[in-house]
Amino acid sequence: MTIREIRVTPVAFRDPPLLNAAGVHEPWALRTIVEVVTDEGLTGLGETYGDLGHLGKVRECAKSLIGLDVHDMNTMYARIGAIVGGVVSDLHGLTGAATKEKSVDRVFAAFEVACLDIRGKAAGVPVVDLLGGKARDAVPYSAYLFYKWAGHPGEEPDRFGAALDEAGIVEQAALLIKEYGFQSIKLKGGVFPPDQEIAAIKALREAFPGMPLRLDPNAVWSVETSIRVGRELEGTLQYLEDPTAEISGMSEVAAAVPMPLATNMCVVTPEHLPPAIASRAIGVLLLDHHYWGGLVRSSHIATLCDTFGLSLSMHSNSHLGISLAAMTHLAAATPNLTFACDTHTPWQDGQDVVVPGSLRFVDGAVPVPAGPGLGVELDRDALARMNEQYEKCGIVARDDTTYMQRFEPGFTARKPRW
Ligand code: GKR
Ligand code: MG
Repeated sequence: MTIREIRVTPVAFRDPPLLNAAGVHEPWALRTIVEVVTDEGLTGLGETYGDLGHLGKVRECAKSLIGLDVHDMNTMYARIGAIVGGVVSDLHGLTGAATKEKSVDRVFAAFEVACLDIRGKAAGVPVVDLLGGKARDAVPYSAYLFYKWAGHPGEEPDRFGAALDEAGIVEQAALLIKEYGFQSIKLKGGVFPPDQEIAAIKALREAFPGMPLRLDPNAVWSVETSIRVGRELEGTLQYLEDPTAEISGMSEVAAAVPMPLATNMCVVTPEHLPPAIASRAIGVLLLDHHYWGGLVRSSHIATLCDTFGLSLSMHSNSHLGISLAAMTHLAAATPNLTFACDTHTPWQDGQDVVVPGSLRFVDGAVPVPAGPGLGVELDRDALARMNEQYEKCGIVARDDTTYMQRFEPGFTARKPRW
């Protein structure tokens, strides 16, 4: 089964003004949709970042994969490694440092997922079966809360409204829980002074007793601030995610706070694991197949984590249904991924490139799609519409900081901020 054609389509979809340590989400989020077509006429789907530098590499690599067998992932990885050649960085810096290895893994992942989709379709089995089979039938996700403006400046408020204090955050949690049935909560922090975010977590605890809570300030706190916040939230958080920067900083904090620390920022490629494990910097790794080199490589990382006693959760960025399907298959096939995963799905508010129906939330969890491969089908009209939006929106790379500076000229994404 060889690759006959690869179609690479950038898309844009509306994104609300979600606040984070880097600034605020722009009105449009970008993704790239990859369709791999075989000589036998099977098509596999992949989804990855939409930033122009990355898109260029995906396009360049796509050409080099024509004629390759869909099982030959080692050759695929080598070819992509030879082409990517250097570091392709992103502008938001919320997923840790860019390295050459991570840049290769990010490009490879989209094609690997598409090939697994094809292999599943050819064998008549879901991708979860190619990854070792189901450890769970449905994958729990958490309610991913963001401080946010009511709407983008100059536009009408969106249906989620403003969330700029404890009351707004509790209201947002109630809405997402009502609509999706989530059973755990993550708050994106690093936006307001830490005491305000501590108050929001305490308000969530009061409003949702017994619900696991997490806080993620994307490494904008100093070691001292992180220790103070961690101690103040004793007994409240399931884990504290990336309070401070670097493995060394996380290790100091981890030794002094009562809860496990989690990361999607200081451990982002395999070579970060030995120093993080040796210095006991983290208790939880947030896997993300988009930058850990696809589903199979992520499974290998999961096994390593099990060996060294690290727990697993899953990271997300603004994404569409192909990614949600891939995340769900991976999480379902990973026995030690025991925490509810992150997803940005509610913020896409129904916009998607996949035909509705195969992905749904039941009590906050997504049942593993049953169809062969990823179990999702491309909605060609939606793809064309979102591609048109991409062409018109004028955004070519995610840049939360510059967008924020249009409204708050003094804003900087400095670290540590507190
Ligand atoms: O969407 O603003 C966002 C998030 O902050 C995202 O970019 C992060 O990478 O969700 C992510 C995280 O857990 O750090
Ligand atoms: Mg994070």
